[in-house]
Amino acid sequence: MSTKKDEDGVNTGRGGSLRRGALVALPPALPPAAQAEADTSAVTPPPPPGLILREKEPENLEFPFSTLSSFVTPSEQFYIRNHFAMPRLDASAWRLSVEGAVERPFTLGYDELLRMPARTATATLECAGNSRVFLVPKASGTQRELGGAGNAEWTGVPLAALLDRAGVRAGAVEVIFEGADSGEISEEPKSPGVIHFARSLPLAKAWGPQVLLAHRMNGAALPPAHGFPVRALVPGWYGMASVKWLTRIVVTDRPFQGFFQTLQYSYFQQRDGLPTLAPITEAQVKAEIARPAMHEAVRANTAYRMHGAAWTSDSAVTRVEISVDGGRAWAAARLLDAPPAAPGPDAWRLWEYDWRTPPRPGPCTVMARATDARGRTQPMERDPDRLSYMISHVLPIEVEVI
Ligand SMILES: Nc1nc2c(c(=O)[nH]1)N[C@H]1C(S)=C(S)[C@@H](COP(=O)(O)O)O[C@H]1N2
Ligand SMILES: [Mo]
Repeated sequence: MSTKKDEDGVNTGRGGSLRRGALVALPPALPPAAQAEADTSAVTPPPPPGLILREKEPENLEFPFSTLSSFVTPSEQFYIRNHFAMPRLDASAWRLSVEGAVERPFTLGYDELLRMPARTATATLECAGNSRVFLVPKASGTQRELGGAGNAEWTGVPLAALLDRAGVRAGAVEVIFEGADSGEISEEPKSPGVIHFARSLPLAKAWGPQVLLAHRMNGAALPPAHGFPVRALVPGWYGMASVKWLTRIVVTDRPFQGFFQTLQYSYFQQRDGLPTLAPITEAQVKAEIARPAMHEAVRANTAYRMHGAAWTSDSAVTRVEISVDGGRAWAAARLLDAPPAAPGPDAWRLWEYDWRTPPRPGPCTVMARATDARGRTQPMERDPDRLSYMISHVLPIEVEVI
């Protein structure tokens, strides 16, 4: 692989996409030359290529997914999804209140939370509106491509420990997380004046050991943009459930009907032939292609390392398949092993596929499709009942063979 070709933006082989990013995940079968090259780059890692701005106020940014080069997304490259201006909280003044349908309501400070037994797990978060730019006709909302998803190592106190301490009353059904951020939604559907960002979980889910009050991300204190000092972390659910800047936990005896689970982040479920609005919960199985990127130029008749990531919820990705003919024929991609000592079941898998590019120049559409251990697979067509969320149908990536 020559430097010249790289400058042209053409990935001609295995080395090209691996040199970027601080945390380099090496696929198992690298030839010795490429190994040496990657090792050298690890000594002086290039700075991460940053984030793509999608909205200035409130600040919304996505990961440039074509730069995917590591199993763990560096914190400074993790997408940011904000509904209101970002609050800057002081950890020493921060209090978390646990209240509602509990026997012993209490409040807790940062130091006290840090002294409680913690768990660490690697988990993927995807925004329910990720990939919205692919929807035809266009849906309203932030137009993200593939980068509204990331995989990080989270450390925090299981929510169950706080629920135990508070003593959940008989008849309680849900736990509501409220963030410190607030504002007014002025477009239709409008919010009832100033509201906080808030979402709920059914108690059955809330008791699970995976649900954390996270205070660390990738081995450091939570960054301000990702919820400092403490956020909820609900692995396996779309990102909206993982409330940042957490200040209040309310146990309730009825399902929460807040703005962000009725007027936003909801979709139609068909029940007995009746479309019924339901809050968005579990992430859907999905594969994304990092390279080639949309409209990337690839050389005809060469070996190209196609690669990306795939994830699901409450299951494991068992298969990623590639189509290079618009969805007629499919061939298996290789799932890469996660780094040792890493992940929980809710982390994405990186995958790769050795593509022999078409012999002649012209347009070509490539697709990836993931399947999980529960037998769920990505549909080819968009389901309109999902409104502008849960964009998990097979996404066509158009490339130019030159
Ligand atoms: N307090 C608060 N929590 C929040 C949000 C928010 O705007 N405010 N956005 C949610 C949404 S929609 C997503 S996808 C995730 C994104 O988390 P991140 O910004 O750390 O990537 O946070 C969730 N938690
Ligand atoms: Mo989101």
